[in-house]
Formats: sequence, structure tokens, C-alpha cells
Amino acid sequence: MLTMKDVIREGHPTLALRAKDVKIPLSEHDKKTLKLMMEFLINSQTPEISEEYELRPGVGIAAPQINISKKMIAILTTDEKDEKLYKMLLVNPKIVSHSVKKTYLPGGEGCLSVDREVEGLVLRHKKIRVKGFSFNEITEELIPVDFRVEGYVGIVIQHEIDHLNGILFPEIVTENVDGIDPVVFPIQEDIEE
Ligand code: UDB
Ligand code: ZN
Repeated sequence: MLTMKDVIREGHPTLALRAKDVKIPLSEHDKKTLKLMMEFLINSQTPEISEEYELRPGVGIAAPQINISKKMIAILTTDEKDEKLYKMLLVNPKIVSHSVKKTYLPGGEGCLSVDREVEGLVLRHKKIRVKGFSFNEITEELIPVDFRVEGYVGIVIQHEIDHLNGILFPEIVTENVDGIDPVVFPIQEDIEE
């Protein structure tokens, strides 16, 4: 399994590289890497496992973060609207178009590869259209995908694709978000009796 020891940190040269296109069909090594990336996200979100191995609860990871400079990302998160689960292993993902409108996470971003608090907010496209291939880890099929996402899930995908382009969020923080609407997470109201 992957642990935080496998996650390289800010300052490591691999994080600044442009990742390579993945060759299709996938090699057995690339399939194993994709499966390990999703397993890391699942483990990191499983309280008993994340405590035992001191994993930060991850919603996304890009292959360069484990020192593999190839265009592969894993996403495991729900969206802020209907709590729909996005569990995806994407190969050669590309943003083919995006909205003019921007958005941001009101609490700012963090990163598994950044071990410090960074002030400032990251402006992201509000809506994106992504093309690439989706890896099914059960059947090992690689399916072409073309989908639109917005809001929180869109931000996670943009953050991971930035890693494929050698960009870390501290390099793109801004102070000024005048006139731009943040992603809004609904408040979980406790229902009693
Ligand atoms: C994360 N996790 O995984 F609202 F259950 C961050 C870290 C850096 C804090 C681990 C995160 O935001 N988890 C989270 C948030 C919730 C509810 C919940 C868990 N990343 C991924 C990363 O570094 N990928 O390279 C940072 C996110 C900041 C914006 C998008 C990705
Ligand atoms: Zn990151």
C-alpha cells in the first residue's frame, strides 16, 4: 500500500515537470499504479486505516505526487450538491473547454504534497469539460470519456490536472476574489427525532 512516505513534497523536482502521456494499451505497471492510487484514497478516508498509518484524508491524487511523471489521476469525493460519489481513475485527462465564470473554495486549498498552511485562494473555472480515458479497475477496461463537471468536483479535477502540468496551488494563489462566487457547501442540519 501507499503511505505518506510515498508522497513527494514541495521542492521535489518531479512535481515541477510536465507529466508524459500514458501509452495505450496500459502496461501492467501503469494498471498497478492506478489501483494503488485509488487504494490510497480509500485507505486515507477510512478512519481506522488513516489513523494507523497517519494518512491525510485525500479526495484526489496525481501520479507525479508518487514520483511517477505520467498523466494519471485518481478522484474519490462527493459533490457539494447531491452528494453524488465521484470515484474515477483518469488517464490522459484534458480540459477541452471551460466556463468564463470562475469559483473558489472559500477555505482555500491544501495539498498532500504541501506541508504548510498557505494563505490565499485559488481561482478555478466554475465548469469544465474533460476528455480522457477512465480505467475500470475491476474489468481493467479503459473507456474514452467526455464529461462536464462543476463546483467542488471540478476544483478537485483542476487541482489534479495542475499536478500533471507541474503546478502546485501555492504558485497560483490570489488575494482578490471580488465579484466571484465561492463553492457553497450545504450545512448538514441534524435531524432530531
Ligand atoms: C486533498 N483533502 O486530498 F471537505 F472528507 C485534501 C488534503 C490536502 C487536505 C488531504 C481534502 O480536502 N479532504 C476533504 C475535504 C472535505 C471533506 C473530506 C475530505 N487534496 C488532494 C491533493 O492534494 N491532490 O493533489 C487537496 C484538495 C484541495 C482542493 C482540491 C484537492
Ligand atoms: Zn495536490
